[in-house]
Amino acid sequence: MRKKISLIGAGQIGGTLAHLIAIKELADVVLFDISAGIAKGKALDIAQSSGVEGFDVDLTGTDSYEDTKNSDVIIITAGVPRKPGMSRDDLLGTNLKIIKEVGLGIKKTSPNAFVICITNPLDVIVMALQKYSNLPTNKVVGMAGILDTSRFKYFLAKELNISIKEIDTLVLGGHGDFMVPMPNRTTIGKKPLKEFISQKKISTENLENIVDRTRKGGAEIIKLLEKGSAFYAPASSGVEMAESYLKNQKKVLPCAAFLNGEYGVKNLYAGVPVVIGEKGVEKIVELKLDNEEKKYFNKSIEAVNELFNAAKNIDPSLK
Ligand code: TXD
Repeated sequence: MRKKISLIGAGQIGGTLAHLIAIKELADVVLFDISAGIAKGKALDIAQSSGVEGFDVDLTGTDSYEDTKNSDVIIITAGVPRKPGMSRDDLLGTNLKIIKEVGLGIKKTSPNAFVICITNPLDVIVMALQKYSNLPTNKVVGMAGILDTSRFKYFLAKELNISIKEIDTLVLGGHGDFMVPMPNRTTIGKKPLKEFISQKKISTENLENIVDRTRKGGAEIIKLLEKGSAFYAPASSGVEMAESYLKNQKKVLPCAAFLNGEYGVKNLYAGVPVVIGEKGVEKIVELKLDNEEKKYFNKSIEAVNELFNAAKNIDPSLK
């Protein structure tokens, strides 16, 4: 029996998720959107590529939660993306209302699903989603750190002219301007990044520019596209999380996860490395942060907390 993934939101990221999941034959796909035509049209179009790609999965489109029931995985992109000049936080009001509707929808139809939230502002939206859906905190997780880490890896690989496969690193904290790329936890071809700096293969100034470009990675693409925001890399990142769950791969992945004391943070979602396996978020991986990393991480947590307070002012039921 094939697994079932429902994609709530069939827009730029939702359509790309469906395409990637189909080509990887990960699961049958239900594309859900309030614009039923978009969901149905994209499902049919991708299904018609199976004659070329050779995948055997079913794809359907709908605007009814009934059709998404008993999903193994739900990936949520429902919401509006940023326009040039907007911050991720500017989306809070609109997307909070949408995520309440989604949370109530999936609560009834897929109480046992592993839910991956992508909608921005990510850390607060995933927190609100968990409260609205009342699904267990280890089964509701946000996608951001994998994307931010992939951007950081890409910029480093280009700067050092080395295969991206040789770069191991991560980005910690909230998916915002205070996210924490971790140069001190970066190895390139098994050698610490520090060695490349001391050998002058990369200047500290260029490294700082790469950290800054990673933080602003989303805004850079929004400016170029003029309409919409990044969707290929976000979709690839969401699929990696779904795959680790469905295949019980137990990968260590940077995700927005519920912290209950880890990293000194309680009752808040933030980007940390977690083990994703068949039980969902199976473990929070606690790193020993140095003072600088701790300073930046705590600043990032403050920003998430502030935005969550704004969300609670909008909807007191989140208190
Ligand atoms: O790293 C990350 N987490 C971010 C997330 C990376 C990139 C983009 N990020 C955010 O994902 C972005 O800021 C948006 O909040 C979401 C979705 O971005 P996308 O580019 O896919 O937006 P689209 O193309 O506008 O698609 C959104 C779809 C669209 O088809 C709407 O009709 C639908 O959402 N929508 C709904 N579906 C279901 N239910 C409701 N209520 C609803 N409202 C809108």
